[in-house]
Amino acid sequence: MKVLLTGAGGQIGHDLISHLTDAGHHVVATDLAPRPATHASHVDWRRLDVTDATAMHATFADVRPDLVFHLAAILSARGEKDPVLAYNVNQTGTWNLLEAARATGVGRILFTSSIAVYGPGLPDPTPDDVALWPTTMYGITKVSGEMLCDYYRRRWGMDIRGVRFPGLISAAEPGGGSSDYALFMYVDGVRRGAYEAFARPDTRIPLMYMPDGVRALLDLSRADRAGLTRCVYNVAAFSPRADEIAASVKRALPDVQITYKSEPVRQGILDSWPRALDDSRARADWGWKAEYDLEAMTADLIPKIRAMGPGPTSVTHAH
Ligand code: AKB
Repeated sequence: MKVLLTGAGGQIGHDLISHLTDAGHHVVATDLAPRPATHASHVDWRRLDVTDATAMHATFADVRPDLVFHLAAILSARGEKDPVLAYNVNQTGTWNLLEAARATGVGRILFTSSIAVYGPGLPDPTPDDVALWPTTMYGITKVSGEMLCDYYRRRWGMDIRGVRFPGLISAAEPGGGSSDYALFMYVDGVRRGAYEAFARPDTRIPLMYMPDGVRALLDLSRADRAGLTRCVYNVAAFSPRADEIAASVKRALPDVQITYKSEPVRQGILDSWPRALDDSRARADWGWKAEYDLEAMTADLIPKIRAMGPGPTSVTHAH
C-alpha cells in the first residue's frame, strides 16, 4: 500500500514511519524539514509545505496514496506564541489536504485531533460529544478540522477517520505542546538528573505512551468502515497528576530532582483541558484499548531515552 504522511518529521511520524515500513508499505514522508538522521534512506522523504495548495495538489497527484496520515500541526503552546502560523498550518493545511484528496481520489485519510478541542468545565471523564469551546488557536483549528473531515465524509463520501489524542509521550523530541512537561520529566531526568516543570504538581490531563498512539492510528486505519459510528474518536490511556509522574520517574531514577514553577500561559491551557477522556465509543466500534499505564510506560521509556544518549533537554528546547 502507498502511504503518505504530512508532518512526518514530528513526534508521531518518528514512530509511525518505522511501523509502516516494517509492514512493507511504500511510505512517502512529507515535511518542511529535511529527513531526520534517524530515518533510513529507503523512506521516500519529500519537502511539502501544507499551506501551499498547489504543492499539496501536485504531491497528491504524483503519489496517489491509498492511505494518508495528516500529522502536520502547530501544537498548543507554540500556537499561542504565533496564532497566525497555527491558523495557516492547521486550518489552511487541513483544507488544502482535503481538497487535494478530493480532487485526486485518495482511498482513506486519518486525521489527528487532540484533547485541545475541549474547553473548561466539562464532565470528568469527558465524552466525545459535548459543546466544544477550546481556548487555544490550536484547539479551534482542530475543532474546525474535525468538522471539515466530517463534512467531506458526508458531502463527498470520502473515507476519513480521526482520533482525539491525549498528550503523547515518547522518546522523540516534543514540538511545542503544553503537555511537554510530562515528557521532559523523563528526558531531563535521564539527561540532566533534574527538571523544573512548568505545571503545578496537581495538574492532571489525559496522557498516552506513543506505542499506544501509533497502534490507535493503525487499528483505526484498518477498521471496517461499516462499524464506525462517528468520524473522530476519543482515545484514552491514563491520567496521572504531574506529581504522580514525577514519583514514577523517581522510582526509576532515585537521584532525580523534580521541582515545579507553574508558567501562566501553559498552565492556563492545561487547566482548560479535560482531566480524563471517555473513550467507550472507540472501544465499542473498533476494539480500542490502551496497553500501557504510567508504570509500564516509565519502565519502557527510560531505557529508550538512555539509549539515545545526549540530546536536547527542556533547557535547550524553545517551545
Ligand atoms: C499539546 O500539548 O498541544 C499536544 C496535544 C495535547 O495535542 N501535545
